[in-house]
Amino acid sequence: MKVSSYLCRRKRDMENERRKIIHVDMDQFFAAVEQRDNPDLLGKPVAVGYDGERGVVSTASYEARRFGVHSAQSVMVAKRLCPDLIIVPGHYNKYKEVSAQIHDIFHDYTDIIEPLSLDEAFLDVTSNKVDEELAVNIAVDIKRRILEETQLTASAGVSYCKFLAKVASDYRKPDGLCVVHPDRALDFIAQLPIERFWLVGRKTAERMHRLGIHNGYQLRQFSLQYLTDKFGKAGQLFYDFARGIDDRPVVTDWVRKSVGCEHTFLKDISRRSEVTIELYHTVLELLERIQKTQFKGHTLTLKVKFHDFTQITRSLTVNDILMEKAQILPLAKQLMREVDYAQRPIRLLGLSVSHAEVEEEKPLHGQVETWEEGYLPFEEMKVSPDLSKGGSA
Ligand code: DCP
Ligand code: MG
Repeated sequence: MKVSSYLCRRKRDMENERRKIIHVDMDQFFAAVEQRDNPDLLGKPVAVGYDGERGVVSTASYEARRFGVHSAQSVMVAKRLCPDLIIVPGHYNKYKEVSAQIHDIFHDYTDIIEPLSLDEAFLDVTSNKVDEELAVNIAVDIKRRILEETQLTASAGVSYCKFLAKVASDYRKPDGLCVVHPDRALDFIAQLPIERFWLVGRKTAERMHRLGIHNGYQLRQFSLQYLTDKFGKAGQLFYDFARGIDDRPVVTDWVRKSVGCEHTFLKDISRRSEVTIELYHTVLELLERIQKTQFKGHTLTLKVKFHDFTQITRSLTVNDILMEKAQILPLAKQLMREVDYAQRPIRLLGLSVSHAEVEEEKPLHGQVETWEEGYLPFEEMKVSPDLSKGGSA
């Protein structure tokens, strides 16, 4: 290898080693949500899917996996493998809600987030919002917060590249945490069964086995030419993976559209003084979040959920960027004055700032609008308790 190309590669490797990437993956995601929300299902073999001739398992609890039940399997086959299998229908709104919750947690650490599906994402925490040097500490914190806020467990993998972070998150599932340090990467890969490599599904694994490749060490013995002949473009990736090389960045197409916070009270509130105090605290928390995210928005939205789960939102758009208490507090109070809660105790209060770009033709200067409802003032949205938690799909 020429010295210049060696140096180039070494520089790239060193940059690589400096990256800190976490891959987070929820454990038995759909099934875990169903077990959480119906304790009768805890500890039992559960599959989420449509219980019928043409039904397919979307995920299975670990108890069911022991019988060979797995994602994408026909429900009929799954029942044959596990006669006591409990089939529950999916509640996709709930899964989306949990996904949003975990993304909110991720955003407290970094905005460089690449979701792979509802329940997994890469996070680049090389530089992060909490100034934490050790990515593993962030991973521990994220796992703890996910458990606290969703009552669900996640597994996390930490390394200097996406490939190893992804493999690591799967390595000690469930509730796992695995760190692959750059110094240990080649040894880790050498012993890694080929089935565990990213992009190696059942079929590719079988082909690898036929070529005598069962682990990373064996994969490393084959030339780039040989691997691309056998596996096409993926051959290059396998060649690099075997050497711990994966430069792919964590790609985010995410643009923050709003920042907000909300609180459900232990007891519903209806006294004016109580409401004022709670509103004040919500404003302070909102300000903290604005500070942290440096979000620059023009619309303040108040959300109020009443004791009977009816919900209203009120918005106000102004010319100024809403970042100061002196601007936000009076606006929040103005919005609150429009809400009649004397006869309807309040269960939840929320505030958010949105509308990062102000378009010319949008009404400005203190006009009250309803959220996403055009100009129908005080249109009320009836939200049934069930729907508000996410109905079935
Ligand atoms: N999923 C699906 N159909 C598939 C695979 C997955 O509907 N063929 C859904 C159901 C899963 C969710 O996506 O709960 C996440 O997929 P994962 O592969 O991460 O699987 P789990 O989270 O269920 O399990 P694990 O603990 O192995 O991550
Ligand atoms: Mg998962």
